[in-house]
Amino acid sequence: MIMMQGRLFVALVLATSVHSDSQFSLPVDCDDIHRHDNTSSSGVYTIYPGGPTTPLHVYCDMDTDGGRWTVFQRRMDGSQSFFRPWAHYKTGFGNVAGEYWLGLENIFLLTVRKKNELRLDMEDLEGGKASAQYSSFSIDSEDDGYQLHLGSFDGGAAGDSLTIHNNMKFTTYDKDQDGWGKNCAQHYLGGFWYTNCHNTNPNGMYAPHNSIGFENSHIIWHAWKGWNYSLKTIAMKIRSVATCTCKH
Ligand SMILES: [Ca+2]
Repeated sequence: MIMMQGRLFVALVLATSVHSDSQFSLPVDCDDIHRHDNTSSSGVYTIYPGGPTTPLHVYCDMDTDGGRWTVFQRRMDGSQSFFRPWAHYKTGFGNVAGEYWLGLENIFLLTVRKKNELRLDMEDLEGGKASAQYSSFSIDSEDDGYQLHLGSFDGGAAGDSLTIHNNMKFTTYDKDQDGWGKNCAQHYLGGFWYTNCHNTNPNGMYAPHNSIGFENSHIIWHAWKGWNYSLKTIAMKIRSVATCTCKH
């Protein structure tokens, strides 16, 4: 019954969104916020991907490559633990002004409503920066394990470390949906769309000074820095892709 109500609600939201192009409609994502005010700066905003009764705080990146990015994952100082159970990864955790995970349910709602591209921005300890871009990004519902659907690698100096994770379901230490005999989340101290197990571990242990002794459990982006480098920062962000078929 709860699920039926949920689906009905989503249907109603989708139905109303057809008529939501006025300046009075509630923003679904950071793209909407930018569209309503293109002078908006990067920072914390309220969006409504789940409808008008479920406001959600999020960090919007309005600077990088034209802005309009809805950030759903961010590591920057180790202030939050990302070694969390399924329930936390489902609903989200952390501080949107700092380190956080927006929540799989929210990411699902965002990506089911619009077509999105994905960007990852990362920094090393020496001040170097790199990014990786993907043409599309969406995830399935919880019933389907929040399975990842990733488009093609579109470039970026960081290289591609995410494609091997495509089509994987999400795994936490208490919910094993990976492609390994053991549990990747338990072994590599994060939660992710692990395969067997990863080329990147953005939700792994924050250890930029390589202070830990657990192999490959830190924040890795293999294509840029290899296995033995723990990044200083990483953020995952999505941006809706124009799907307008309007004729001029
Ligand atoms: Ca497993």
